Amino acid sequence: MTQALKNDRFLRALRREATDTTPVWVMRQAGRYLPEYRATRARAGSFMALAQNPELACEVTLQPLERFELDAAILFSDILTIPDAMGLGLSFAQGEGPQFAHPVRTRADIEKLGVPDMETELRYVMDAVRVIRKELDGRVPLIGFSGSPWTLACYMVEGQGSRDFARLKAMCWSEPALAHQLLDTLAQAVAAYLIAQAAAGAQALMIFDTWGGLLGPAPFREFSLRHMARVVEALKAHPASRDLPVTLFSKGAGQHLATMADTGCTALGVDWTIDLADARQAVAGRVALQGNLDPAILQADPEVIRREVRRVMDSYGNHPGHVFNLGHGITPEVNPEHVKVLVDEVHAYGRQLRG
Ligand code: 1CP
Repeated sequence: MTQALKNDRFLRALRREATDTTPVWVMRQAGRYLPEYRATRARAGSFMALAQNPELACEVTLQPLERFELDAAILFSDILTIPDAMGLGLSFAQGEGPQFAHPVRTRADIEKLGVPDMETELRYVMDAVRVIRKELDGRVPLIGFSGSPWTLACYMVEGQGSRDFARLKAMCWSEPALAHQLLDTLAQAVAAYLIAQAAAGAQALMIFDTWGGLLGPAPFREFSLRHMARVVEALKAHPASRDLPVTLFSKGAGQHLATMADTGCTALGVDWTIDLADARQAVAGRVALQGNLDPAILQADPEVIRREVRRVMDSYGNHPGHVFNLGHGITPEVNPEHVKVLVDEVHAYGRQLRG
């Protein structure tokens, strides 16, 4: 567990230390745009069977690292493992989004929920972390992750994906105390989940708040940020996770970056709707930033990809504390060769920027 890292650029950038070039990883880097991922998923039979098999989860985690010079690996799993372990019955129909057999709609549903046990009900996730750490052998750091309480609640109340997650929003306005009860339970579960991943060997932690941006400013602070802040506080208080960098990513929340930095997190993920120059000004050197190329650009020609990569990097400028990434997950239709163009350009231009 304590072996030295051969490439620590990602961890150094999160600590806002100098690096030889800009580190890069790609949200959803192990996924359907890779033919080898589709082959392993077919062998597993379903997405959940893949995620629940530590050897296969390890195999797909490492696949993008075989192709591209990525500076971090991310655990292959999903944010919806927590609600599944809470008994909601998760499934993924082929080519479709997630579905819960038992969505959470009433006070009785919410009162029944408990924090799952991390080394029994979610043991497969911790086993995957342990197997991946061993196989990585210090090549690059391993990122563990969770959904945010708000984003998990979106899926749990709706029962599936949605454009607006109107059911949870309705609960927030009509029964705010009940919504907070659900979010409180989830905050405890998310903290325990991330602490267990840290104890199993994750070297950095990330919280995906994909749907935080659906909320107006005051409800964002009340229903999304407040509960993420409690998770960060719990991570900072536990010996297993206290020294790990924590990245918060609320999609569509560019206007909240300064408030998000107040949580004491290490870094903020940023989507493409804000320039990194403005994001840097907002956080005033308090946290590192991760982002923020529009994933749609990966479908353009290589020269456009290179130009737009440089535009993102110029916007951040020659300062420590930038982790290059997309502003959201890579989509299945992307040509893997285009990811190589992106990764190689980040490293080449990062060296050039440092002069
Ligand atoms: O059929 C398949 O193979 C399923 C596609 C897939 C994949 C590759 C799903 C179902 N989950 C994943 C893996 C996954 N999910 C990772 C792996 C690590 C990586 O390579 O990055 C991570 C970090 C996630 C996180 C996740 N799942 C988020 C947060 C990040 C984001 O992209 O916004 C969300 C919202 C989910 C829910 C989910 N799981 C899967 C799908 C298709 C969805 C989205 C559903 C929707 O659109 O609402």
